[in-house]
Amino acid sequence: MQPPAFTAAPAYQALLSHYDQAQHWSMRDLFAQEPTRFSRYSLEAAGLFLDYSKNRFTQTTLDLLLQLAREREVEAQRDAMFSGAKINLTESRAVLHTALRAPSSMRMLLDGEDIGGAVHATLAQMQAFSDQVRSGAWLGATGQAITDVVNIGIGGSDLGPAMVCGALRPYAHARLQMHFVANVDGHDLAAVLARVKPATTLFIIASKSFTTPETMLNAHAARRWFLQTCSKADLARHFVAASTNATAVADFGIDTANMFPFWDWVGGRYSVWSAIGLPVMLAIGSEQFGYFLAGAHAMDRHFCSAPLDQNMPVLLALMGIWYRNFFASASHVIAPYHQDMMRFPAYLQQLDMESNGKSVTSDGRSTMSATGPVIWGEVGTNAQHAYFQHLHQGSDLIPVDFIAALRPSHTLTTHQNMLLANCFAQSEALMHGKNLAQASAECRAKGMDAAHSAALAPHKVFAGNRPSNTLLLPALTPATLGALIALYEHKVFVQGAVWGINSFDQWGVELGKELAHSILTELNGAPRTDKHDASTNGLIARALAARQ
Ligand code: G6Q
Repeated sequence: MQPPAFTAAPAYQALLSHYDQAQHWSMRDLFAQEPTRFSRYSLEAAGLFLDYSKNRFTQTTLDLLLQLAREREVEAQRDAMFSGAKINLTESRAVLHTALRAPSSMRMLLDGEDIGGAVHATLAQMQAFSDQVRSGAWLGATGQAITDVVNIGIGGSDLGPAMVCGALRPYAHARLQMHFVANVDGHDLAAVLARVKPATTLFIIASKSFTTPETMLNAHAARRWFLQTCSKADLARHFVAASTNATAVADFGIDTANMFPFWDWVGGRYSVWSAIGLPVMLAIGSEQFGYFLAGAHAMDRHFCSAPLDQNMPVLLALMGIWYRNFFASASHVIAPYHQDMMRFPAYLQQLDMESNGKSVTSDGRSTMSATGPVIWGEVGTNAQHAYFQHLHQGSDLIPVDFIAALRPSHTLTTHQNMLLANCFAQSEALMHGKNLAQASAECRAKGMDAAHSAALAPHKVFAGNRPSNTLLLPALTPATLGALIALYEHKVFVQGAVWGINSFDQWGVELGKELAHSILTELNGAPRTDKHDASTNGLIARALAARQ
């Protein structure tokens, strides 16, 4: 049975009145009053360290947020997910991506059957294949080893492997170049095909459904391109698939022996741990892929066993709810201070926004409250020279997650020190700010006269009191990256559980797809229907006219 609405929870009501005072607190004062704040509000889990002390809360706030989590039955909802209950109600599906990273010794039940056997059989199939490709034993049509891997997939079948391959670049096989084609914009595929050769390229068609129009269009185009110089018999050495749809894979012309299966209980945006992770295994090898899974599993164990007040995903989620539902913060920044994590904000954007960008509860009522924030970001320090102005002096309160690795994979020590100094300085600056007296004193110290100082100083004021979390990884490795992704998966889960929404469907992507289908028939020459609104009709007319 669903618990009552989020806003009806006694803890929500208590937090509302608590917020009346809390909104006026200054973090500077909180730190001054509580010298142990850093040690008290930081923790380690699965190899990650989280400092959440630079947030606008006291122990009372935290206690109320934890009470909210209990009233919203987060633990019971978590246990239901791990036990294989069909918590994705609108699609009648279990949500068991956590089973993909469980050790083979652990039984994972779905409808009373252990799914561990199928999971580990697929991992073994992936390992056998990737070992051959990496060693050069897997030969292309002309007897040459594979040099380029092109993953054709979109959304969850692209973002995960693309992000992880980028993040684990130092672990990558030297001969194998990884390419990711997602967009239906032909520029994406054309640019990659211009860089690769049919005889040495392996295409992975990655699609859970094997019906996604963008992926199918790109896959068929890649197949035609390949057949310009190679024969149909050669396809088996160059095209493999990751999918749940064996019939469609066979219809496409891929030998199902070259298909790496997964299952409907793996959501697209949670699928990097499955056969969709094949590009990752090809890049870093099965042993490192095993560490990637193990890192995520370590976070799963932490999430399942740590008390709520020492539970990293729960604490991150509750801090987010504090800002989203009480301070009305509409967005949240992800700032990884690591160049190889360039795609991490985009990955989390899908994970969070497709999961929790919803306005109805699991039982179809209005949520009556704000839900998932807008997630955005860019790597530091680049971001500091772009949008950080807004974070420091803009009119919105935007919490930031800083993410940094303490040990780099390079030997440029000066760079690393400068990187970390900037990362730590940004959270300090966001919290401390600079008041008018300080800004004026600085102006005067630089020799400005009183009038000049009075005119300039207001522009140099930083309100401060802007919250952030800092996540530190000992180094960016397969294991720590696995733990980090799992951390955010569970954070998103906890927030969805508190809000009472189904974080595992994505009906919001359907309407645009349906309309695109009907507009495409008109762009392809079907009689114009003019059934659209005037704007859409006008745009279609202009596109058609431009062709003549
Ligand atoms: C993710 C979404 C979505 C999905 C893509 C690709 O959770 O469901 O991003 O991954 O639409 O779908 P296919 O893998 O079926 O092609």
